[in-house]
Amino acid sequence: MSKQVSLGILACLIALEGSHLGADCTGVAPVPEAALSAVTVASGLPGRPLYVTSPPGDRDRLFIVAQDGFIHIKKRGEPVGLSHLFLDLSTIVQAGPNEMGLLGLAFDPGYATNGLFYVNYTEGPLVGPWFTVVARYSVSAGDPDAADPGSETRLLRFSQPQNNHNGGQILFGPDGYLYIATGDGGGGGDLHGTCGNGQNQGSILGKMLRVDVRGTAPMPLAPDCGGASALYAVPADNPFADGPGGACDEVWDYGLRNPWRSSFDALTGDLYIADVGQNCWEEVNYVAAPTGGRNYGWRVMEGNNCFNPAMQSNCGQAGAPCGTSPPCDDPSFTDPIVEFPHPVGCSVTGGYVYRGCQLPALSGTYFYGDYCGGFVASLRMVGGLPTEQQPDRTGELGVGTSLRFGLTSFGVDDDGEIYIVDRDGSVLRIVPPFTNLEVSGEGSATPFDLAPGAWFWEDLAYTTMQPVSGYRVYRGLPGGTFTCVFAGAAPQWPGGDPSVPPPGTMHAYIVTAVNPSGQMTRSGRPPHTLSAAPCP
Ligand SMILES: [Ca+2]
Ligand SMILES: [Ca+2]
Repeated sequence: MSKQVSLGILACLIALEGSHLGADCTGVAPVPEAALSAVTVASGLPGRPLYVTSPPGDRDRLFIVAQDGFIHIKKRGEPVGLSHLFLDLSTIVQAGPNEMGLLGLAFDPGYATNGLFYVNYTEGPLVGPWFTVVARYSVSAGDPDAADPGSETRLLRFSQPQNNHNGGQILFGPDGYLYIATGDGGGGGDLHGTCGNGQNQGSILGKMLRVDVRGTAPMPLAPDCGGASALYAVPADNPFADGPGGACDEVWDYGLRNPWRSSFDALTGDLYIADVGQNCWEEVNYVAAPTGGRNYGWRVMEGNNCFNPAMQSNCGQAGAPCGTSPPCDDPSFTDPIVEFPHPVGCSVTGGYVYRGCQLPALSGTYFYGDYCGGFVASLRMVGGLPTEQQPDRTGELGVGTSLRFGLTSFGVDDDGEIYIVDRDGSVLRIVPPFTNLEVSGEGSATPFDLAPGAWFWEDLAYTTMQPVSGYRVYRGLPGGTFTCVFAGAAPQWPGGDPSVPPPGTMHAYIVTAVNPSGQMTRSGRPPHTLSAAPCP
């Protein structure tokens, strides 16, 4: 009796074990090595992209925010240069000044059923006065790839004294409340009011806000500093909630200058806030299991250093005592977990803790970078301290200097995979090197199916979002040399192998993929010997 054996038979069993807490990893093959690479998943996007995210549970679409007022959809499996316009807010967003525009997007945790999402943008005439708007929109009734542009409900609108430092991140916490990052109002040195906005609990600026936009707070309070037109509730356990007047009830954390990208660890709920510095120091802040009320130090501190608002380039010099602001190095401040000086960088870009499916060795690693320096760095928090610090991983990622003055943001998809957004119009995904992927062996996401009529195997281009130029089927015996017997562009062999092994013997098969750079996926663990002879 003839036998045909696939080396991919074990694939599905192993892949199922790879599923990871926090993400649905079905159909994703984990790669055990920690090595990194990057692949372009979207390019040529108009409008200066600065954020990417996915709705909860949506594994096939990335939503890319562009500063000029667009939200683009990138669908898995589509060509890199193809995208779809989900929402055009370019006529109501003021995106003229460098730091203004459409700055944030957050999908409602119940988006799959209610179709609601939230945006943060600036508006007003080019010369001012300017305002930040946080608004709710809904998807259109008939088309999941189009938002309803007429569905806007404004939840919060507040004045921006200068056109820079607008924060702009909005994100849902593990508690279901919306966190809104606001800048200090702009200019330089936070010269607002008596002692600056960052240290002023009575200002909505220079803060991380926490509000209830979903009606879930058990004891909701009315909006306080958001004003009479605000449409949200304030959770009663916000740290400074004292009713109308006094401290802004909306404030969760304070002492921030221009928090540019914050995130919660999807597994632990730990909070990371990257805060852009003035002229000397960039910083990333961290709080495990946050309970709010933190003072991150601005404008008394810049990173771990004293700051003097009267002499903003005199690094490390303390300013004059001001009002009730604590002095430099006061123990009440929450110091950053990492800082780096100018000109190594000039505008930190916060990122995410990796909790994805494909690179389990990276689980717990926090990625961040710098807009000007264009570097991607990482660290891992252990016991409240940063470990495994890697200040520049751009060489590993193979992105060269392309991200300098372009690294606007990181983002994660529903699988927890991490993306890098380049303001020039592209989105990259952090991936394992192509040569660490496997198509038909134990590291394959889809079992190799020797079905009658046609053989099928993993669609690597779809499951990994890496470009694939073709597949090869090798035939041989374990321990021996495998020879290529078929090559094709699609993940299938119509008809399968016409060759029947002699009685009492068998054929075994390995499938590999080749990318446009000529790299080939691995042939198993440990690798099998493949003949260099070309495919027929
Ligand atoms: Ca109050
Ligand atoms: Ca700080």
